[in-house]
Amino acid sequence: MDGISVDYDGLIPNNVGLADDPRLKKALETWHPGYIEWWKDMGPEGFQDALVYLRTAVSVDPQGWAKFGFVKMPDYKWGVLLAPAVPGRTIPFGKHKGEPAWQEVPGEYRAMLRRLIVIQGDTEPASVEQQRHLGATAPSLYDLRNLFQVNVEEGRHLWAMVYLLQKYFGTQGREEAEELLHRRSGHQDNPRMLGAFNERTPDWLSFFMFTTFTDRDGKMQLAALAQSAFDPLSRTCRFMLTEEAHHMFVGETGVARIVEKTCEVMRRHGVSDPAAVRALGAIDLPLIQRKINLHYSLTLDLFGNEISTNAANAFNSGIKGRYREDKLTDDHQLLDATYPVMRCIDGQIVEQQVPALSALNMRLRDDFISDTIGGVGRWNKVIERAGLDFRLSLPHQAHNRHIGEFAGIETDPDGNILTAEEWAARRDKFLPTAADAAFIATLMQPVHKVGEYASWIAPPKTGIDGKPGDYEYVKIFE
Ligand code: BYC
Ligand code: FE
Ligand code: FE
Repeated sequence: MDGISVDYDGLIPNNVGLADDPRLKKALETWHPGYIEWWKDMGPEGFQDALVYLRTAVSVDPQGWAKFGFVKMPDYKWGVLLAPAVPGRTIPFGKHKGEPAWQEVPGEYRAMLRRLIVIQGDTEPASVEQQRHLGATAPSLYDLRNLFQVNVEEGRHLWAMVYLLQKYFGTQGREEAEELLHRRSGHQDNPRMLGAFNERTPDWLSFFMFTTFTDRDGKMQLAALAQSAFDPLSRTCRFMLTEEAHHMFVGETGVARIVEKTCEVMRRHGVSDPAAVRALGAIDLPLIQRKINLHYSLTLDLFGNEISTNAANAFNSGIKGRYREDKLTDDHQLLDATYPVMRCIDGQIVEQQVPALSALNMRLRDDFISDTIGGVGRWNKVIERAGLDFRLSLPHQAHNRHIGEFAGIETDPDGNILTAEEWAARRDKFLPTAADAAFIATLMQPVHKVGEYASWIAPPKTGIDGKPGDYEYVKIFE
């Protein structure tokens, strides 16, 4: 195997030489039926027999890895794909910096690595579970297809982590792989591991916000894990990142198309009052802002505590690096460095220099925020082009937080600390309300006619794979 071409013949497409590793092949084939059962139970509801125009990875060559074609989702070729090995790769950071990257798991780091791989793996099926009802209310066949593309790829990301668990972590790895199929998003007794992955994704605006913000946490975390000394994890994450780009594209352009439609309605009818905008079948901009506040703050929670010894240990030992570690020019060990962290001290939000090693969650969160700002800017360009004054923005980092320094306080979106009474009185201005949810629910009607789009969203600029917007991206048999 050259590590680039993919063995596409067997049950599990792969470029990891599965045919020559009977023990692993058997473990994955034993896990496969449980996965398919999970997919049929918890995957996209009502569309398991539809033919969907999906891309499937058939090579890890950046020039040509995707093949498009109509597939029934349960027949999608979920495979194990690693980016090509970098010959002579050395560990880029931490106390083992400069040593050869590990091809096996060092005994002393087994538990730490397993924990991070399990957490990463847990988010993937969680997102599929969160999105499973959305097919019923898709605003077009184009959007329906994009939802399913994201879903099958999150399924593949689960395979990516299960491969690592089963190949490198023995019996415990196999048990964890099994557990990944049994936890359920939002379940009272057996929930998914991280907060945001137990929230609901009740409507398409939430879906587009989730893929804008939460999938971007995926990008940042995968980028940090792609630096790992454990080479198979690094290679797995590097390939996952190529898929992640499409998820964020779906989210950002989805919100942009909603904003575009809203602006068009506001201009055409000369209205700006939310009630008037709603009466015309579009989503008012203040409600879009409230959804931003919610999904952004839920996603910031995913970075963990601002000050974390877990993060310091993971870095020191070479397991999880920083965003673009290989492009940074410091000593990559951070033993004497400091980093500014936002803290909540005596009820005040202050910035404090702390040892850089303990501040790595904060640092990754800062990188996430920089990466996010561009997308909001592009949404504002749409509003600006329509000649309207309104601007969308990201709320303050302390707003609506449940993990870390700000978990114990309430602030407005500008970061001003509020008393419990002030919060209770004003909360509905900041975050989506029951009335908002009820209104959005009235808009969530399926549009399944070829080339048609719901009233609240503009058509895309271009279709998928060079196909037009009015292509039959999903063939539904009703
Ligand atoms: N919810 O020392 P701390 C994606 C726990 S998204 C619940 O700060 P650490 C995707 C924490 O586990 C990317 N619990 O933790 C997107 C710890 O518990 P224990 C997913 C939380 O480890 C869309 C305790 O609090 N990948 O791929 O420094 C669709 C102490 O906290 C939360 C990863 O996250 C929370 N939000 O940081 C599909 C990468 N936050 O162990 C997919 C792997 C913290 O003391 N994970 N806790 O019981 C990590 O790197 C780290 O686990 C975290 C947390 C960054 C998440
Ligand atoms: Fe993923
Ligand atoms: Fe994703």
